[in-house]
Amino acid sequence: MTGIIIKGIGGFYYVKAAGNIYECKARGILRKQRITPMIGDIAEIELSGDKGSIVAIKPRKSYLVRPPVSNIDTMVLVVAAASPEPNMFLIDKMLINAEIRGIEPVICINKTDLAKRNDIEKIYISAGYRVFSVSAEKKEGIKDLFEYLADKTTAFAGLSGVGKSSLLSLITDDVLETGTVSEKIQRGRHTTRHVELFELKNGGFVLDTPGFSSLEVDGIKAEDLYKYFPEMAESEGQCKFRGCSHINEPGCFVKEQLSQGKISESRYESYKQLYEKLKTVKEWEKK
Ligand SMILES: Nc1nc2c(ncn2[C@@H]2O[C@H](COP(=O)(O)OP(=O)(O)OP(=O)(O)O)[C@@H](O)[C@H]2O)c(=O)[nH]1
Ligand SMILES: [Mg+2]
Ligand SMILES: [Zn+2]
Repeated sequence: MTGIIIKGIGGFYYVKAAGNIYECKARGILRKQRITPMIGDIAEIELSGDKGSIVAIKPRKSYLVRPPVSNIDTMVLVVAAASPEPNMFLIDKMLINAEIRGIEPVICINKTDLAKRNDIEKIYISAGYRVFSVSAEKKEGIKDLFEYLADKTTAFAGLSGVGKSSLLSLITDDVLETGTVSEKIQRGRHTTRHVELFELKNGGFVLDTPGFSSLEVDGIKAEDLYKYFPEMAESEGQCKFRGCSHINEPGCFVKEQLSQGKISESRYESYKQLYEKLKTVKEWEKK
């Protein structure tokens, strides 16, 4: 039987297969192959009674390190319209990190009851991303987001306090921990700790992730950075010089697009900052 690992507790893995959840142990053969099962893995299991053993893991399409989870198809990057204030550079870094891992990112602007952010919507739609504007508080826009999640495995990511858990509790009808709950039990702001896939009524699986406060982009070369900006990747081969860095070469198509407002200032600014940073890292590593 084949199923998906939805959570792991104390050496047991919980595998959802054929409509049931089976408590499973990993077979010794996996240890010999140095495979540690991860949440999100597609596992082959053998049953004896209502208990099971994991005998094989299907190759992983993608994986995240924090939290450790595999086979994520989509990442919903949650930003708050206000409180905490959105940070475009951070959004751009999150988008790149998802793309590097082969995960399709979309943007979800939450807390639209506090502010309208047509500016952010416009920047990211014109860059080629899907954008959902929602309010967990007012339960607005949730249906479109829910429909988008059908039949995919999706991680919700973003700064602490943007409303990931609040959105997920609406979407799953389960009560995940939110800041409101944590205030009551005084555990501080970082409420989300355990890793578990929740199955949706439309066949999707969703995963809550702990909020973070900063993020780096690494593992790619400065020269490849433009490939992770869909609106720049599109202009491949249109600059005057081959291998144009889109920083200060003459006849640069990207800069032309920028001056015509077809590429947004904030996106280009992120590109430039990251380019310089990746370039410096590389120079330093060469020594
Ligand atoms: N006004 C408003 N507040 C919201 C909305 N969604 C969530 N909040 C509030 O924002 C706070 C943080 O929400 P959480 O869902 O815990 O945020 P989180 O992203 O899961 O935070 P971490 O688990 O720390 O990463 C809570 O007090 C929520 O009630 C919204 O749409 N509008
Ligand atoms: Mg949370
Ligand atoms: Zn160029």
